Amino acid sequence: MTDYCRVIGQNGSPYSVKMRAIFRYRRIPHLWQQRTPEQQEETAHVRPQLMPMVLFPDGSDWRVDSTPIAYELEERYEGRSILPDDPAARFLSDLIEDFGDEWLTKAMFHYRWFYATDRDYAAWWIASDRLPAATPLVDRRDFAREIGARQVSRMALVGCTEANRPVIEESYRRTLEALESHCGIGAFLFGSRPALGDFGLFGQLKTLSDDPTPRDEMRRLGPTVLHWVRQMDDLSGVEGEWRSPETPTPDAVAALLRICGEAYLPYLKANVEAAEAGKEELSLTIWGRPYAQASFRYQVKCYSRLRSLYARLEGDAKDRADALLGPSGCLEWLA
Ligand SMILES: N[C@@H](CCC(=O)N[C@@H](CS)C(=O)NCC(=O)O)C(=O)O
Repeated sequence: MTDYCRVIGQNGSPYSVKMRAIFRYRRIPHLWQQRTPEQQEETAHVRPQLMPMVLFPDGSDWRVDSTPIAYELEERYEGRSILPDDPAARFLSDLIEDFGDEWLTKAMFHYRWFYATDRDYAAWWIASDRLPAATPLVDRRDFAREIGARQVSRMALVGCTEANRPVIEESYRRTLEALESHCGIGAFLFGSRPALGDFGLFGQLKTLSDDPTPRDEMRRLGPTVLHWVRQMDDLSGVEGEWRSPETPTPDAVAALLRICGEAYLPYLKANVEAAEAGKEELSLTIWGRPYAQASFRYQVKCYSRLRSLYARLEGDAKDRADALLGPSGCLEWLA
């Protein structure tokens, strides 16, 4: 038994920094540990082998998957919740988190492994964070080459192809434009305190703000977003409030929902249809451009989770959520 959690991850892993930022904001005692070979050996039995991994003080086994872990933290630790009180805002936050985790991540993975400069930068970053500095340089270089080759071989599987590049890069630009005029000190998506949706975006944007090509794009199109991303990394000193349901929702939320309604949710629907029809590939048109990739089982679950969260909304909260989900084109995919 300890009186702190352990979080194993890497600085270059979007879901790891998302998790760490949640622990920091929520002031939950924890150790942050880089995933070195030593940590890898200790957690070799954990399935799936994904970062981040979290160990609770009670000695139960390691957890993986940042969304269920964030929810478990809500059950285990009181105060500084990242789930908005208002059910409408809570649902929108869940949707935006899922968009970050499952769609914006395509931009993260694409920029990182498509462009040679980014590929070299990221592979060496991962090698430097994974292997002790005493590891001979030649071995670190080999490791970087192997990790780069492995990630490049996974690109098509997650939709990061040359053909999908215009849609993926457009999603990134639209996300920056959506956030640029809103975010900053005291300005999160659902009030002056951060919600799970902010953290979902943050994880991917943190990596995008570090890798060379998307970092330049962020400096150009979203300089304020870049500063906000740095703020998000450690919000332990923030004391804020949720926006009251009567206060108008910022344009940033509506703009993000439009990306969900026009790109992410139609993609999720096409993914389910492909899976149900036993088809290996899904294809659809997004912003007048073709998008195709292998169907993905995990994201079938994401879609059904979002739909069941939406189905739980009722009364006034449902009306308020619908007033935003309708015009943004989300409603037809959720109802
Ligand atoms: N849905 C998971 C995704 C986690 C994930 O994909 N983590 C990546 C790193 S960012 C990973 O561990 N990939 C396997 C690897 O790099 O070996 C979450 O939210 O935590």
